[in-house]
Amino acid sequence: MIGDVDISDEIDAYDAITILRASIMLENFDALQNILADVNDDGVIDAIDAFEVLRFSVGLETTSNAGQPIEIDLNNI
Ligand SMILES: [Ca+2]
Ligand SMILES: [Ca+2]
Repeated sequence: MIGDVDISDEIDAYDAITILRASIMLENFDALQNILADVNDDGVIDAIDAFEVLRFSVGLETTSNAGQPIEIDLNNI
């Protein structure tokens, strides 16, 4: 699902931290993770995405796509 960058089937603070690390180049995401991390779908992975994932992980309202299922055509990655 969107926001679950470590593909653990749940969105938690670890996903948010991982996205934050990626936003400052401390993590190298693959093509799938790049899609999963950009929860507000603005084409950039940054602290806003990490914040939205963190909000979702604690059950707060989010305007992002965090938690939404993703359907990916594996031939397109
Ligand atoms: Ca996860
Ligand atoms: Ca974004």
